[in-house]
Amino acid sequence: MPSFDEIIAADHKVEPRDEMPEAYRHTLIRQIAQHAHSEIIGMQPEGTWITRAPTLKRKAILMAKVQDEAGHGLYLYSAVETLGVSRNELMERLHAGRQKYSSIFNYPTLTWGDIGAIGWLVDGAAITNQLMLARCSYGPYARAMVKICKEESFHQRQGFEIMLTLANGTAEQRAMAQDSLDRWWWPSLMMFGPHDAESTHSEQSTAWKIKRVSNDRLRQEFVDMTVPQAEFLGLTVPDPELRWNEQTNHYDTGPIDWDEFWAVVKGNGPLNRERIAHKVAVWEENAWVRAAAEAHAAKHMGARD
Ligand code: BYC
Repeated sequence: MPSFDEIIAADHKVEPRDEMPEAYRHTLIRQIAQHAHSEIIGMQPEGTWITRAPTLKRKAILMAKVQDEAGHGLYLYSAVETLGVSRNELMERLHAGRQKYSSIFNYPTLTWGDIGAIGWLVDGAAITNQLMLARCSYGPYARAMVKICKEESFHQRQGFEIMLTLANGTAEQRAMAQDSLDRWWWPSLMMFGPHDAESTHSEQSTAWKIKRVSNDRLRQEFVDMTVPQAEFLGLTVPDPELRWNEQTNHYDTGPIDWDEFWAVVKGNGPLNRERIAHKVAVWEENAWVRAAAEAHAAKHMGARD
């Protein structure tokens, strides 16, 4: 059996049966659990618009998207379980605030335009990060990312298509699209995490090939991809310092408000408390479903013996 270091050096995948350093296991549990929780908490801002979608077709599409997010959460919880932590334990850690989820899901969805902006920008940022994670060194995480990225591409397109419809609509609809871009642009850039110089985990995670591209490089990739899309929509990115730089062949951007980022990460964003309170309430209300599923599974196991 090759050692952990040999697997990493050969660019092969580490599988659950392989020996791995405790710190590698811990960092994967931290990151994959945070990712899974993001998918599940991320159902809340969009879920609230299912009953208010403007047409039956939009409602069906949004419902399918929110269900996809649930599925992503489930694959990712399964990937964490391969590292020896049960799903119930992960829920307890999330509910007690001992594990995080992405900062982006602490902002409110005030209008239908926000559903377009989430698909376009939030799923767009998520794919940029996840295409890299599909090449990460831990097999179950990398494989989950492949399927998730395919679904996120559809999500991103449906969000862009909502923005396109609004941008080509009435003056009021165009204003709604612009307002959503204004409110979601900076939080989307924050999804990529702190600047590389402030990123505590990047060096080690890069050495272990969990991360293959840095926070800042991925953020830049996202900006370079998204600014021309905003131009196509006829919308203005809310950054007065945004400029194409001929020397670097990238866009230069203004500064990110890191005080806002850390406030949200530390639990003081616009909706942190509401998101967790809702999650805990639903978990408690639905205890009977889990009990019934367990009783059903136990009965079937008994029947097979
Ligand atoms: N929010 O050392 P760093 C979706 C924390 S959902 C909150 O750079 P790392 C969707 C970080 O945890 C997709 N916390 O960390 C769903 C660390 O704190 P701890 C969500 C953040 O791990 C529904 C500290 O800051 N995607 O697509 O090397 C509807 C220092 O950071 C954030 C993922 O979860 C943040 N934004 O790199 C629609 C991607 N950023 O843990 C769409 C998976 C940083 O030491 N995660 N922190 O207390 C990753 O790729 C990496 O964890 C990150 C951060 C790039 C986010």
